Amino acid sequence: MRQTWRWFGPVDPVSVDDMRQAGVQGVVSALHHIPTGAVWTPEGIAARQDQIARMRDGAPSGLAWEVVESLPVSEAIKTQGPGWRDHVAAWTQSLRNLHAAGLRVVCYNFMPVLDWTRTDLAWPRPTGARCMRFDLADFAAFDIHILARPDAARDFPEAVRDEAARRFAAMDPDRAEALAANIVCGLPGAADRLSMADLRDLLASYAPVTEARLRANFDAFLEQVAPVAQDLEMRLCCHPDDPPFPLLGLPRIMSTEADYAERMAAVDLPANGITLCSGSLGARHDNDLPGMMRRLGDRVHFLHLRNVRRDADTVPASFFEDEHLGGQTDMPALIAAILDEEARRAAAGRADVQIPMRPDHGQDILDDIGRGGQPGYPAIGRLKGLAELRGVEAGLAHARGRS
Ligand code: DNO
Ligand code: MN
Repeated sequence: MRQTWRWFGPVDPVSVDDMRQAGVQGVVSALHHIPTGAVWTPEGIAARQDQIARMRDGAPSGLAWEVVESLPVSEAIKTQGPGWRDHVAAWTQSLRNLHAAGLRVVCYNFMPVLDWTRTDLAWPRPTGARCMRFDLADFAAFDIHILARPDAARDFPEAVRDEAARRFAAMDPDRAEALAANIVCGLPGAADRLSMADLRDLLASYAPVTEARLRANFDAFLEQVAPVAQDLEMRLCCHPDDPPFPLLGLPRIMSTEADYAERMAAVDLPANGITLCSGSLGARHDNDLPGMMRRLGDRVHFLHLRNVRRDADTVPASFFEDEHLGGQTDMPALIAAILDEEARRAAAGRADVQIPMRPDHGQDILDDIGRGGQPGYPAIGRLKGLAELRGVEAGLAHARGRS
């Protein structure tokens, strides 16, 4: 695996110098300031490359921008709303500009409206660490009572609805506000701007978009962009739904192995690939991560390794972000499957033998606590995760005589 690290640009409290000390090999980044639907210009891309190439004192960092995460797909593309073709053209132009700058791997997602969704961003663990959590009853309290979405009640089992009603009745206004802010936080850049009215409008724009329609719209997008990426020898990789079940009445279509197998077959090109995020997919008890890696590994162009612990084996379920080796995904088994895939690629003489991997999210521990920054992206918690993952890889490689 190629050890990479997500960097949010100069606003990120974890610096390029910090990444060097973490011993990472490559950087994952995006031009977060460019509005969705607009072209990433060669100048904008070059500026981010320069920022990554230099340390605080101007000395070369030895690091390069290797993976794009994310090149956002607009709601217009997902709904085939007005202007969607222009947005696809802009997305394709961004691909060409990234290619010209030497970038080859591009992660994106196809989740309607919300990206990742959590109810708590700093949930206390018994150790004193903090982590992110998705609590189904809190989410139901938001959906049914705060957002007051008309059809919300029918999306939750009776016991969850009852618990949500109890919690909402006991909720003080500060917690209600924080809960809403945490939930919309997954909309990149929108955390402090999105009102409940905006959210209702966005949801309304999805009224005609059934699951089948969203799949068809996704295929239409892939049919346009995957051949371009293929010609450019680039690799697109779709991040799974996080969490991998429908929320707010919106369809979610990249949640299971079958979802991936279908979309990979629909546009059957190596460039049409997968970001295997073990934390997102692991929030469903019926997703077998090592098995998915073995069966879909050929198309896995990017890895997000993290772990979750679910409260129950139901879909949907509450869960929290556990330590990288601590949750319910068998991480050594997953890494063994990854190493097998890399060995297969090496035997086949493929150029992309080492799959870029980043420790996805970390708990806030030690000096991370209260430091701020992007939720889930603390320095020490991620470094601990990376160190553990490295250890597993080195141990397995040694046992196979490949250390
Ligand atoms: C969660 C994170 C996501 C991811 C985007 C990629 O698992 O990795 O926020 O960055 O969904 O498009
Ligand atoms: Mn992820």
